[in-house]
Amino acid sequence: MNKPKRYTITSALPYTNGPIHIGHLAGVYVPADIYARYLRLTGNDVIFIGGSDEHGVPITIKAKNEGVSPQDIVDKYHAIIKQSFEEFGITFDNYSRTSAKIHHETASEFFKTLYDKGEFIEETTEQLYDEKANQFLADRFVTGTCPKCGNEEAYGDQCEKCGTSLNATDLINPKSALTGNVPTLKETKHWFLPLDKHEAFLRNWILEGHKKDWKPNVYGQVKSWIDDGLRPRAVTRDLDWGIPVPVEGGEGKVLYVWFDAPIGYISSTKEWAKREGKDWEPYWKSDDTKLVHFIGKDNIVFHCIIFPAMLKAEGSYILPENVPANEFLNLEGNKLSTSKNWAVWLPDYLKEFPGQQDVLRYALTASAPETKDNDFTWKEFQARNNNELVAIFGNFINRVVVLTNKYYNGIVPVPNEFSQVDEETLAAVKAYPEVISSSIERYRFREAQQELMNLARLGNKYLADEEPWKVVKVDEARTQIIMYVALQIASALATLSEPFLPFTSEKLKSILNLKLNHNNRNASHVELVEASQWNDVSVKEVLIPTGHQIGEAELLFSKIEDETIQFQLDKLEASKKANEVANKTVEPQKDTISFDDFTKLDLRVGTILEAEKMPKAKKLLVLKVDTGIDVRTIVSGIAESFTPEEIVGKQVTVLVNLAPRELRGVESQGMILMTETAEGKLVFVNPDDASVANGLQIS
Ligand code: B3M
Ligand code: ZN
Repeated sequence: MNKPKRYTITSALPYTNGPIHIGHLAGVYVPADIYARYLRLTGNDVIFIGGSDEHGVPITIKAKNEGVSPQDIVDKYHAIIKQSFEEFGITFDNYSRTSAKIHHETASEFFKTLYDKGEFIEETTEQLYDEKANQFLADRFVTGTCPKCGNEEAYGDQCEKCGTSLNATDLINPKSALTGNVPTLKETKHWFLPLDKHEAFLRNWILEGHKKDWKPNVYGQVKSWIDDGLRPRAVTRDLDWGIPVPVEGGEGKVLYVWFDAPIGYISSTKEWAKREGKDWEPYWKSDDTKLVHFIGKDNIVFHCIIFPAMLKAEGSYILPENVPANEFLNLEGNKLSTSKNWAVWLPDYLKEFPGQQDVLRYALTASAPETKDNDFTWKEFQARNNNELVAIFGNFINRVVVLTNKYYNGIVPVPNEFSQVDEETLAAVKAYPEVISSSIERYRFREAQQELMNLARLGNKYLADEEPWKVVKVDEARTQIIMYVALQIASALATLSEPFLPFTSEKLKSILNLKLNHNNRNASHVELVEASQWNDVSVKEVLIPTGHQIGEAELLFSKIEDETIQFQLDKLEASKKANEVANKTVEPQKDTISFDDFTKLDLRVGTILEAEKMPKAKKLLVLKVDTGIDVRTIVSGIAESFTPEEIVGKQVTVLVNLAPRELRGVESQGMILMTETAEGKLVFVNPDDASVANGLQIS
């Protein structure tokens, strides 16, 4: 594409059925924000569009579980999510919501246009039905085995494991998510988008047209779907939460959430244009607009096949130039999971790491799942902060500012004659805007951020090699040059860090008394100078002028201690245990026995008099138990749950007429009844009334 006249950037509309977590930021929103900020900094006309996805079955399931209305759910989580995006510096030009009137109008009109053009197949087919819940089962109302990859947790509309889009009737062994029942089949009319009719166009547009510039993980998925053969997809549902089907026969039906949600990008743009007094159409209909969708890999089929087919069928829209979908981020080796509370929720992060949004943005970008699933670990988060942000970026800036204030009261000194090293260093700085741009333009944000950190390394190395703290004792003029060069590098970092570390960039500009995008916090008495624009760093000889007064030093980053990380790991461990308890499957009942069988068991109350570890047997304790009949030896496999000291004196339930068994040379005469908790801890099954005497029979 020639140099676009404008950019429309969209990011996936998160379902408003819960807060957002680090996987959302890493997979979609931080990359999109880096790209939007960069395009703005390089002087482009950009709109960055987002919003909440408020329809769909996940929301109705959540509402049902909480005994509230779907509107209550979306109102709650739309506000929470919107706030999180603001707090993490995701710079949407508009963040809308699909329950908004403007979206209902836009999506209805879009459907009507396709309907009137005869782009749908209207068909009555048999769909899955839950007789007990008395409703049709679509999307997440039904789970079953994916016919493509065998995933047993596939949904009625999509298998999240292999990404395949499905019709509910494709599922093997379907099961109602509402009642667990096996669904029956019942006739119902729906409108289908004939994807097969668009196969030739999709082949040409993607498989030919974007072979080189779409990421391999995206291109590969799309190619396999097209090669597998595209089929008509129902774009309406028998549900009551969503956008009513706006045509004859649509009573009691709504638009399929994945039909309406991508249209949410358009309605959010219209909302923005109305507020800003702009024309929205060029951003969606002009060929000199570059449209880019930022999404996670589970949304590829909807953004690369279904939505483009809809846009093509409607006929007046442009198609996405790129869909740089990321893979999934895992957390400490496990898949992020809302339902299992296995996540780092953004509101929690901000409570525990106040003011450290950039640290998370940086760590997530550094380990972003750009081409394959990747893992977020708290240890790596700590290392990125301590070893890179603190030790390289922060350390360099701190030394520059402290020494400029110490030697020159914060005034940028006069450079007279540059050495060869100075010239080479300043030349190297000038190369960074292009180096970073080249990575960003190819959606390689990890690589781009590494290059930014290399610029900080260059500054650190320059100071370490030139040692102004020593030179200042013997050569005043040389010291001034060194600090002047270092201040140019610091100013370049203030500009080039903005897409990746927006909060740090603003703080650094303030420290250097460079003009912010809005008024500076603390420099009313000092004359501000313009911060360099992106390309200035390459072309301008002076980024921060001699004589300019910079501000006082303040730390950009602070070290994260081990105990802070341990607290996070303990939190996750607690989540894991809670999940185990919640998901502990109860053993099925054993075969029925007769009452006579039961009366053969002689169960007595006993008290443990002595306990000691069995030598060389880490699980066994040798106990002396007063059974009321006698004092006997019983060997018990409880050494990993109890110390001998803590069980002496404990009352327990004893099976006394169990045939004696020899264990490691010791004869055990009976069995103490125990049970095991979900965490795998053994506990005694014992009478809890201290007055119960040894020997009493338990029946
Ligand atoms: N809400 C699915 C998701 O959050 C869906 C994205 C819509 S983008 C138009 O993964
Ligand atoms: Zn699958």
